[in-house]
Amino acid sequence: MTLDMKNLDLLPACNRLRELAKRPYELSRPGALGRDRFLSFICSGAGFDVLYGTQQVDESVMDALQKLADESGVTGQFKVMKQGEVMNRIHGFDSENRKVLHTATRDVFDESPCNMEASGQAKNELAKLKDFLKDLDDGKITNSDGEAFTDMIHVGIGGSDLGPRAIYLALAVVRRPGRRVCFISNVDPDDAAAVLQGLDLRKTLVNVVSKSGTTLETLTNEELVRSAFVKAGLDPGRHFLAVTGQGSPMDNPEKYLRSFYMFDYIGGRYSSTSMVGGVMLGFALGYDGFVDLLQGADDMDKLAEEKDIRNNPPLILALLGIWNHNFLGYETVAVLPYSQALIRFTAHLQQCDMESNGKSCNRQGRAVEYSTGPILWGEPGTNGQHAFYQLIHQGTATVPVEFIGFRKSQYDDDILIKGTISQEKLNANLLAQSLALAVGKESDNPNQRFSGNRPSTVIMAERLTPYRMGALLAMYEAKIVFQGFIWNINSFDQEGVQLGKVLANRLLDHYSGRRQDAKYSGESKDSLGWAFMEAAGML
Ligand code: G6Q
Repeated sequence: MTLDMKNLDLLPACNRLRELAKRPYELSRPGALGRDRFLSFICSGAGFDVLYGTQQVDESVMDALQKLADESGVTGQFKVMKQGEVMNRIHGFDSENRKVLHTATRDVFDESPCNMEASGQAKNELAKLKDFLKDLDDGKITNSDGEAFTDMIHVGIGGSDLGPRAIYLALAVVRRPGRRVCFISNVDPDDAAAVLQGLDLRKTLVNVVSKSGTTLETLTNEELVRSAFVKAGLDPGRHFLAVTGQGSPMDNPEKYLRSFYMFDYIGGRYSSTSMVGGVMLGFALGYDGFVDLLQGADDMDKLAEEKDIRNNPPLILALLGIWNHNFLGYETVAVLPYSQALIRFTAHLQQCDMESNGKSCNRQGRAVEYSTGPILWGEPGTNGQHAFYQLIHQGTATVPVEFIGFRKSQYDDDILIKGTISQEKLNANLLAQSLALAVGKESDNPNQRFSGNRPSTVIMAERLTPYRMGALLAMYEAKIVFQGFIWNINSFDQEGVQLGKVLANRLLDHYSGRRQDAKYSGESKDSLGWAFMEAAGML
């Protein structure tokens, strides 16, 4: 099918939005906020309410954003993506040339999934996972002393680490008793050393995750951990699992206790719901916990097809982001979860968003003349309030914020102090921040003046469960994909990470060259790298 692939600035709705952006809704004007506005500017679905009354929008802006969505054919593109259209490519140039089917890892329980083949493959891997977890539970798989495994080390980096780790931390509350996971990602030997120190390797599984099976950090860390097992007199073949692409150098089932696959149509940063996250999360949460996560994600993927932006949570987030970034000129976006469980979620989004949409050329390989992906950053509140909120409230840059909160805590272990429980203190702070940003405060003292009129969105749900974690993950994935469609960029490749990797390998050649030959000078190979290493005192 032919996709709508027009540049943002060619869409007629853009002119209207530019006009409207000259006089955006003034949040700090007396009477600008109120009950009616709060109640009507809500978009709900899959357990989440997106409250956007504190954005600088009115109905005219929302109508124009709806037009923008329609003109760019954004939901249609999402639909064909789910069906298996080749979306990961740059037309007319040498590029990746792949389908984008992370959504097929979660519509596996539908009667008619969007892409039968991909969902069939996902189903197959899920069945393998279910068997493996059952064998662990039934004591069919144990260590050599017949004991159950209590720990897992998840070895992977980038997309094979960030999302899965963020989800594990978010759902620690529903972890199976007696099971723990730790992570090694950095090639910094201290990362592995710190993790290995505290473990009883006899009772530890090692889950090595690499789609390509060639990533320097992961292969190095796998070898490092293998050597620790051998040193401890243990057979790695009884402890090591693999998650990799079919046919990759790691696709060698004889080396591993069990091997699981992910497929080339699933991008690393979109792979948390494939076996990349599945094996570790299945071990930690149990099979049913992982399935709940998939169901939340699937429900959000379905909502994302809704054309009416006021009923499509990820689309409304995407469009408000574009309004703030392209029309009001705000360069960054802060994602601030008021939930300790989401401590690494922003780090995951940082990758998912910035690696997807940090692009300068469009899907036809031409330079774009408008801003694409914003800088995304953040930390959980209320900790952030005591750190960088000064700039958000009074700095010269306006930083749109996405607050994420939950009405109830995960552990239900709370205390009443001075008339309120801690969860109320947390959430009162969340809403207060959003209001303070919007309304501001006048003062004769310029240093104590708050300009206000700073936009934010509040994303709220009842409690953070596996289902809601899945929905939240999918909401952000779809937001990112929608923005990429509207900017007409390819959100699924990552050429920008290649150059540094190539140069690092050249510098490594200098190290190994010197190790083999004391007279090696590096000059014939890469004198610039050699000179830089010398200046940095690394030779
Ligand atoms: C994600 C990127 C990247 C990737 C890592 C790990 O979209 O492609 O972060 O996930 O480089 O790659 P492997 O899984 O192949 O080891």
